[in-house]
Amino acid sequence: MKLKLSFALLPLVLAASAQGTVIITEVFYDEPGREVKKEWIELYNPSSDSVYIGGYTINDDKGTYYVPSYTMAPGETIVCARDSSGFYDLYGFYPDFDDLNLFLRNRGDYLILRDPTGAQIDMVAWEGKFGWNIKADEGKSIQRRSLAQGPDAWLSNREPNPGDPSPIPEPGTLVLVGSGLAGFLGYFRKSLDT
Ligand SMILES: [Ca+2]
Ligand SMILES: [Ca+2]
Repeated sequence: MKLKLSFALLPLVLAASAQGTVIITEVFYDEPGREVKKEWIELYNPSSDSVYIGGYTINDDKGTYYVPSYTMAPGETIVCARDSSGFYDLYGFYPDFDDLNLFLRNRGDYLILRDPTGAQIDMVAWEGKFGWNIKADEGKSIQRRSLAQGPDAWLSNREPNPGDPSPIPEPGTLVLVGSGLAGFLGYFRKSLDT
C-alpha cells in the first residue's frame, strides 16, 4: 500500500526536486566551548535522482566552501564537518567529510548553496542575519522541516541528528510542497537534456 502510494505521487515528488535538487537541512554552528572544530553542515538530496554535487559551493559572510566531488543518492544526507575528531567527540561517529572551511558565526551568519553555474539553489541564515530569527543554543542545531524557502521552514534549538534528515518529511510526503505541473515539466525537460 505504501509503495503504491509513493509511486502514484512520483511526478509531484520530481516537481519538488526541480526546485533545488540538494538542500541544506541542518546547521550546527554553536559548538560547546571556544574552539571551532566541531561545527558542521548537513546536506540532503530530497529528489528521486542521484545528484552529483561536485562544483557546488556554499558561501557564508567571509568564505567559500567547495562541496566535495560526490554523488548523492536519492534520499541521502551527507555531513560536512570542520574536523573529524571534534565531531567524533560529540557524536561517537565520524562525519562524511571533514573539510569544512567556513567559520559559522554564533551571532548571526548565513549559508548560500550554489550550483556549478553560480545559481543560488538554497540558503539559510540565523540569529537575526537577513531578518531570520531562528537560533540554536550551545550544543543545539537549527533544522529544516520543509522544502519551502524562508525562516518558517526551519526550527530552532533542536537536538542535533547529523545524518538524519528529519524533521523534514520523507520523500513520499514532500509532494505537499511541490511546485506543481510547471515544475514537473521543467524537470522533465532538464532530464531530457542531460
Ligand atoms: Ca560557531
Ligand atoms: Ca539532521
